[in-house]
Amino acid sequence: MNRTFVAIKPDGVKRGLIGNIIRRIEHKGYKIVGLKMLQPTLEIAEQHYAEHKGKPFYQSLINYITSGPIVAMVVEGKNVIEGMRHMMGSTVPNDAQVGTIRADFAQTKECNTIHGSDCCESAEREINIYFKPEELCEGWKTMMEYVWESMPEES
Ligand code: D4T
Repeated sequence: MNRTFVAIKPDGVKRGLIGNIIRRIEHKGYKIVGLKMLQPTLEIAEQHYAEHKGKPFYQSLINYITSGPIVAMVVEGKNVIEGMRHMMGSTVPNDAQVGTIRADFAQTKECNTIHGSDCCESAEREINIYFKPEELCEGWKTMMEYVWESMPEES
């Protein structure tokens, strides 16, 4: 199983989309092993978006992500990094496939409702920004994992 970092961004929290987004993640069969609501500090926001420092949208991105609470999650599942990115849709909501979270809920790339790590290295880095190891509840099995166990390995 892989894991990824997912965050419901301030616009998603303010618009009451927490339950809808978590429902989609759970219905996909992914396992949420870390979950918290927090108000990102400037320090956390700068760490999270360090790769974008210096870009024209950086300051508005920092202002936005610190503008209200977010819901931070660690999500586990088979190829979950790619799977979550697929469920989220493209960065620009009007380019996102209909049915994805960004296509369904967002209008602008600045306030695009959800974040998900883009690779394994980003996932580990971002998980460590938002969670201490002891805050993750690992080692329990979802119904979906029992189903996976009973199926032959994919090639
Ligand atoms: P995140 O990182 O939030 O999941 O988004 P993406 O992985 O889909 O997109 P990204 O890293 O390229 O951008 C990070 C964040 O910055 C906002 N953004 C991006 C923006 O406000 N203006 C821009 O021109 C771009 C490219 C949106 C997401």
